[in-house]
Amino acid sequence: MTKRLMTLAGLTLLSLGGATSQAIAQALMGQPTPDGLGLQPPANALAQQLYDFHDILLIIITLIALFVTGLLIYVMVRFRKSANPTPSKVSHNVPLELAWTIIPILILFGISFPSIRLLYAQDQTPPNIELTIKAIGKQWYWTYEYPDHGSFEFDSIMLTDEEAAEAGKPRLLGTDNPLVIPADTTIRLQITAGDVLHAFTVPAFGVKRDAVPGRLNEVWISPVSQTGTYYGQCSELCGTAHAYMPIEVKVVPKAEFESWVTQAQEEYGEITPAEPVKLAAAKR
Ligand SMILES: [Cu+2]
Repeated sequence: MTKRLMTLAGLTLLSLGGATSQAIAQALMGQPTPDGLGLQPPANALAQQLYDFHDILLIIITLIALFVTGLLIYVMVRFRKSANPTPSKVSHNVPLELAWTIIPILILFGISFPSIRLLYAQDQTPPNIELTIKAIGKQWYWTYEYPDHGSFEFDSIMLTDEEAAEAGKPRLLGTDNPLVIPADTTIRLQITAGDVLHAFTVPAFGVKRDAVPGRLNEVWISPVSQTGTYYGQCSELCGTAHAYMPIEVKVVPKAEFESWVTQAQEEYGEITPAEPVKLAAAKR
């Protein structure tokens, strides 16, 4: 998307956007990197749309900043005291005032369409949900529940620096029990909190939603095809250890997910059968 627009614009200033994309392409999938610039590489279609929209905004904002800077420099040089000793007394210019009001309105109007469409796409859970997972934010860790698989649940707690180094996981992001999801699957994520406000955020999935005590929020994960580990963090100030309740998501092939579920049910215990899910579906 960026490249195509760059060709269209044909402006050297847009190499800025190119440099950003290159840096991102070199960045590690699913986690922040030192000297990283821009957004994390997108892992699914939804995140790709956010990423593309960000690139368009970057071009628009760069053009506007350069235009305003150029205008300021021109005015400072052209109308400086020595070059323009007798200043103009003109105080109104209706066509110019109309232009600088209408053009920004048109730009904002143009941006609003893809922006609202994207907001809606993020917000509306599609009907083809294959799996539901519940994430509960707590001070200061996450609990994950699998209502489709017997409602087993487990806590996901950040590893200490030593444990993370030993496990080969990134510092402050690695957890003891990651959230496990199958690849190529549309997932509904129900989000709530057990104590105070938290927010579930995984940048590579284009997912960010508040976790509110007593309220069940919903967001969806568009299918992720690349297996691997993706990281996120709580994004709502929730207390002293706000920075220490990371989200680690392991994306595994579907078959591997099934065997993990069997193992997890044994380990964390099957609390209730999947009946409540069916009842909720029947009510609708
Ligand atoms: Cu939190």
